Amino acid sequence: MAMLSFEKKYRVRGGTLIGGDLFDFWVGPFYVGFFGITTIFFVIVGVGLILWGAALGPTWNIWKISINPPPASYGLALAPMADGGIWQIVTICAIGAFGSWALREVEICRKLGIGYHVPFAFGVAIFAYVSLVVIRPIMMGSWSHGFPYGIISHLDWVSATGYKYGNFHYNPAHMIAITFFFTTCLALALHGGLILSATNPKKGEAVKSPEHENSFFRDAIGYSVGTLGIHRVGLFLALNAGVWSAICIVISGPFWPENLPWSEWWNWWLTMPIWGP
Ligand code: UQ2
Repeated sequence: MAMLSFEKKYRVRGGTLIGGDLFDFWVGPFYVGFFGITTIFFVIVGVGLILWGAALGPTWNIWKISINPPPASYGLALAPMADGGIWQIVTICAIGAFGSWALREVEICRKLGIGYHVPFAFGVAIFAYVSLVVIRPIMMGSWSHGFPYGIISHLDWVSATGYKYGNFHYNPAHMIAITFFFTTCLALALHGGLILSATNPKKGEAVKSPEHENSFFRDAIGYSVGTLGIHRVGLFLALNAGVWSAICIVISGPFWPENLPWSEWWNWWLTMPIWGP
């Protein structure tokens, strides 16, 4: 594979968090590092366990394979492999792989002398996952509250859990999370559209400048957030989508009881003194 001309210049020694120079090398285009090794280790063990769990049956139908958490009777204990133990170790491997990947990103940032924004953002996604399979199950007292690792089964879990814990459509944190997901799409559509409109002109025409981009939004809505600003807005919106998703699931069960409709929560609004008799 051809190496980009500038890659050599940026392939500098150092910046490692652990292992010194030992793993400080590249394989083709990929930086390895201590955390590249640990990522591969956790991925191989985790995927191997998923295949073992699938082999235990009852199906090889890709849509129906499911690695399930242990039954509630095991509480927060380790379960036998065939009865949720595989799920527990797959979860450890997933967190190990995601965490290793984030730390490998940190090492690359340190080599380049750039900010830690990318690993930080990935850390928020990891936090959202960990809140589902570790934080909330511990608060609920049983690993059975984790979600199953399967294509259809995790959808069934999301649907059942959303309705069982008060109907998430009325959960205020769920509402805020969804609003952030949608607004992230709006912002990326605006940004992607704007960049292509300016930098992908017809054959023979010149590429336009950020001044054109600013002018479009000043003409359209009287305000431009700016070329750096739109990326701050985008990161803010995307990270908040993950954070409010985590808040939504962690309050449902540990703080808002099962079978109490979230619609009841909105009574504070209906009973505000201003509407009162
Ligand atoms: C902008 C700008 C960009 C952009 C976009 C805007 C030149 C290339 C998309 C417009 C964005 C605004 C006004 C904020 C949108 C806010 C939300 C919450 C959706 O001004 O500067 O740079 O890409």
